Amino acid sequence: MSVEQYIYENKKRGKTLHMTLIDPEKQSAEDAARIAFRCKNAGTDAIMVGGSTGITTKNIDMTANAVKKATNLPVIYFPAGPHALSAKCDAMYYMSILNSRDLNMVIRAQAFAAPYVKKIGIETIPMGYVIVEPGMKVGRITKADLLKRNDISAAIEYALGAQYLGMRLIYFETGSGSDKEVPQEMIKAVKEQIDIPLVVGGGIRTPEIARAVRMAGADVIVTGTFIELCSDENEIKKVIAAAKGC
Ligand code: 1GP
Repeated sequence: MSVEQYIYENKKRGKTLHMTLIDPEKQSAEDAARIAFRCKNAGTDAIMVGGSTGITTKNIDMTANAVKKATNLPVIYFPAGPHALSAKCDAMYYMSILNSRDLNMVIRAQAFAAPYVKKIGIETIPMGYVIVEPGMKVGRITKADLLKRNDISAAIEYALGAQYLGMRLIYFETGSGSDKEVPQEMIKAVKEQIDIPLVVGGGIRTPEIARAVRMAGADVIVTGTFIELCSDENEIKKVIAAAKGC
């Protein structure tokens, strides 16, 4: 089963997935494997590998290899750009930053990378990516026109637009390390309009927030910072269980 099919199968069964984001720049591959193993025991469903800066093919490859050795979870590359592409992950999000003012982020980098991606033969999952206020580092690096937290109609337009363009996932993100998650009203409104899976990330650090994001309608919930900061497996279990509703 492809990673995309795995996400769709779970959505069909009404299950919310939890994904753990690991930034290869922030620790050694061995430590990344330890984090992934801990999160697997706590119930995470997949590992996303990526970050906004400091990403190289070497650190992605090493982290992906170590994580795969330590867990049997799907490993998905969350790409930083065409300068760092990895054949070691099970799939990569082929993503366009829909609210970037920079054409490189919308389509040019994706076009530039395409022949190499074809050569390495990795599964690609077309994904629209929308950065919501406060946006954090990723909002600045990608030159995003940040989506205002109360702009529900623009959120729906981006999500439906992505679906009609054939994208298989839509990701709403407030930026890694944000102190605010995507507003629940926005998640709810988007979810009511689209058929493709809705991925939500940024600022999800407590069971209460994870539960609220799931109840609002996220199909996939991503946590990064919380996993980096917390080494208590029981605490991690609580957040993941709340994200998954189990
Ligand atoms: C970033 O959505 C992810 O792309 C995770 O955000 O680090 O805030 O959990 P956090």
